[in-house]
Amino acid sequence: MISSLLGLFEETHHSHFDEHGYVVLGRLLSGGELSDLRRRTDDLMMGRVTIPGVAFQLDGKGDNYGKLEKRTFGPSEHTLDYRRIDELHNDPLYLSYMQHPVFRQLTRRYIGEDVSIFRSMFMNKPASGGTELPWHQDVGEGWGLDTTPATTVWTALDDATVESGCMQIAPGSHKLGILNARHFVSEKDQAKYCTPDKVIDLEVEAGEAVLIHNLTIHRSGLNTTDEPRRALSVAYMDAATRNTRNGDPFPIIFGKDALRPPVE
Ligand SMILES: O=C(O)CCC(=O)C(=O)O
Repeated sequence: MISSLLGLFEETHHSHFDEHGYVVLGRLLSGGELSDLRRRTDDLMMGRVTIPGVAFQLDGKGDNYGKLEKRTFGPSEHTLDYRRIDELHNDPLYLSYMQHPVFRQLTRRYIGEDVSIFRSMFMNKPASGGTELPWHQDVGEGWGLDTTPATTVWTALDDATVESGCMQIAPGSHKLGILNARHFVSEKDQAKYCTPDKVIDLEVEAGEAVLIHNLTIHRSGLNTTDEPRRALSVAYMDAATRNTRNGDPFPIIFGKDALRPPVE
């Protein structure tokens, strides 16, 4: 690892996160690690690498959030035009990043010793594509969880710019509490909380990670560039969290019984 990589979750990160509902942590991935994750993701989409349990969703392209493509275990076709890949904790390369020491530090601060994850998700805006993601909060009830996690880490695998469909967020909106347990912010609340003077473009460089409070209102648009805008998003939560549909726990990432990459 090169020395400019972030090694510590600092008090300044905490105070920014607390006040604004997000903080750009800084660069966590070296150039080599970034290339490895990008290559792995391309290999998964193109069927060159197969990892059991990983779920794929093709990009629908455009303003069609209501009509998302169905998910399949394994790629339904060999293309880079996927919108999402889920359950990436099954991949040793991604798992190792999800267990980065900085995430251990920040989850110790906000959660405790035993930590699970919801949505180990690759989120893609394919070149000249993408699907519009409406303003929303990431609420546990809507996800079928018995608590609402507070800490999601979003890591850019490419530069995320306005042109490539970076996230937009409403800083401080985590203090509003849950606006709608089903995630999406009503038009009335958008008129109150998502006006241009209240939102920012979260432009970040490839390899940088952002800690986002789950209740911070966010959205993202389309990618108008000819390069993909790829990212990894993982919600960290108390390992005691259960699935409200079947009572099941979630994959443990830190603490007792945490997942370990297989020994080669
Ligand atoms: O990557 C994006 O465009 C949005 C991701 C998102 O909504 C999330 O990570 O919660």
